[in-house]
Amino acid sequence: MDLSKLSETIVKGQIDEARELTEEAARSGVDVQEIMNQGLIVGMETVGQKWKNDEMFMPEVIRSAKAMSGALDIIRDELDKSGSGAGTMVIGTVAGDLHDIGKNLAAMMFEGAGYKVINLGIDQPNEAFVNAVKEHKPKVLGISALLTTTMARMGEIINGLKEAGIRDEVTVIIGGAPVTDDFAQEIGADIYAPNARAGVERAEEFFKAK
Ligand code: B12
Repeated sequence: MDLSKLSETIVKGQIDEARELTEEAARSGVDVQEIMNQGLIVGMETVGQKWKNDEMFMPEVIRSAKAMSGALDIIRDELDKSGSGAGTMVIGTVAGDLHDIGKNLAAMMFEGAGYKVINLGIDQPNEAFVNAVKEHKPKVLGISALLTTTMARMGEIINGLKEAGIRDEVTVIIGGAPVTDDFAQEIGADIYAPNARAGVERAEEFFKAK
């Protein structure tokens, strides 16, 4: 099956068509990892590029993200089963911050890379991150912040992990528009990622080097 058509529905933000093509691909036996990587992620990467080049605007990006997550819902169970057993990731957006498009993209990329992803959602208090690490014992904790006024929560969460004595049990990766490599080092995060794909790549590099 030609998965470029599926990518196109994501780029165009065609929510129903994206679900239908995903269903069709899964029914006709296309591997869910392939649907994810060759169809959905390729589509969303195009959206990212177009957004960067001012060829797409925010309402369109939001529609594309909705098309992607609707399609992903259809293959999520299979994706979990077929997961390469990469491990668990907990991810969320910090307290006071309602931005979730980038965080959800990062979640999808990690899901595509075989992680079981527990998405806490937006506006999550520091304790929610710490408690989720205690409860789910993830390999990776992803934290997202899009506001200069909320990015300080990231360091507080890391301190919370230290206080709970579980800092060394999880790899912390941070992302979001105002976040930088320097900031990541300053607060003691393990990895900074400028975008969702780099997040997966840098996590893989980090674990290889460990
Ligand atoms: C869409 C948007 C909104 C939407 C959010 C909708 C939603 N569901 O997310 C709405 C309208 C709600 C909103 C509200 C506000 N927003 Co706003 N928003 C944006 C906008 C235009 C786009 C953000 C976005 O989705 N980008 C697309 C995604 C794909 O990119 P991304 O989020 O950066 O994520 C990528 C990477 O950063 C990375 N990433 C992100 N998180 C993570 C996490 C991990 C673990 C990893 C690995 C990677 C990763 O991967 C992603 C994909 O590659 C930005 C402008 C901009 N250029 O960023 C402003 C922006 C972030 N908003 C801003 C502001 C000020 C606000 C408001 C305060 C506005 C207001 N006065 O009400 C409120 C605050 C609400 C709140 N409490 O959070 C400012 C922040 C300024 C600052 N420096 O603090 C920005 C920069 C706009 C500006 N230039 O002024 N906003």
